[in-house]
Amino acid sequence: MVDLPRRSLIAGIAALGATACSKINESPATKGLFKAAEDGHRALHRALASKQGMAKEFRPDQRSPTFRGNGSVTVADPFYQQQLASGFPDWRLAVTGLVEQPLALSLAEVKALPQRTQITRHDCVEGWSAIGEWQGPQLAHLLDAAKVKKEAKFIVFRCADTLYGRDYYESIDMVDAYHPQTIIAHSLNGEPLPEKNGAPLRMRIERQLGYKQAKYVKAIEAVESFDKIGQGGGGFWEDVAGYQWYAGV
Ligand SMILES: Nc1nc2c(c(=O)[nH]1)N[C@H]1C(S)=C(S)[C@@H](COP(=O)(O)O)O[C@H]1N2
Ligand SMILES: [Mo]
Repeated sequence: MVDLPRRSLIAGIAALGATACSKINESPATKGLFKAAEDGHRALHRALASKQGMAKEFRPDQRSPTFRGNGSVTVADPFYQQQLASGFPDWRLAVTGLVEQPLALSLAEVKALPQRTQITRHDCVEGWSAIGEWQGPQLAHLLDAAKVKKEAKFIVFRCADTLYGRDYYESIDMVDAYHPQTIIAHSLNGEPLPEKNGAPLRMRIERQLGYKQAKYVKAIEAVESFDKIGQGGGGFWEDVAGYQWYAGV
C-alpha cells in the first residue's frame, strides 16, 4: 500500500525536474510521468488518511434516542423549502472548482453510489454529544468521479443556510477528504435526514468536532487556498468566533 505512492512520488519528482526543459516536457513519456504524479497525489492522501486511524464506531443499541439540531435548524431559502416539501426531486449537489469533470448530482445519484454506514459520536464545543448512525457515499468516491486536479489542497463545503446573515461553509484538507469515514450522509438512524440535522445532505468528518459537520451541503468545491472565501478562516465559526480550523476530537 505505502509502496505504491512512494514509487509514484519518485516519478512525480522526476517529472517536475523535466519542466525546466520544454522539449522533454512535450514527450509522451513525460506526459506519462505527470499522470503518475497525479495518481501519486491521490494515492498518498489515501495512504496518509488510512494511517491516521479511524474514529470510534458504536453498536446500534448505543445510539442516542434523539439527535438534537444545533446552529441552523431550518433553511430560509424558498427553493430549499419547496424541495424539502417534495422530497428534493430537483436538488443538485455540485462538485466544482479544481476538478476536470464538474458534477451536479441528484439525491438519487448520491444514493446509488457505494454506501458506508457508521455509528459515531458527535461532539459539539457547546458541551453536548450524541451518537448517531449515518449513511452515505464516501467523499472520496465523488472526488474520484470529478477527477480532482493535483493543485487542489482543500475541499470547501457550501451550505444552503445562513446564520447571523452569513452563508455557512466549512473546509477540510485532502487527508480528511479521502479518509474512509468522511461521508456525505443522506440518512440518520435509517431515516432520511430531518431538516434540523441538515437535509438532504450533510457532511460527516468523524475525527473532527461538531461545527465541521456541514449541513445542507449544496456544493463541494476543490480549491488551492481558502484565503479569499468568507473571511479567510476556512469556515463559518472560524471566521465568526476564531474557532480552530483543525478541530480534532
Ligand atoms: N450548514 C450548517 N452546518 C452546521 C451548522 C450550521 O449552523 N449550519 N452548525 C454546526 C454545529 S456547531 C454543530 S454542533 C452541528 C450540529 O448538527 P446537528 O444539528 O445535526 O446536531 O452542525 C454543524 N454544521
Ligand atoms: Mo457545535
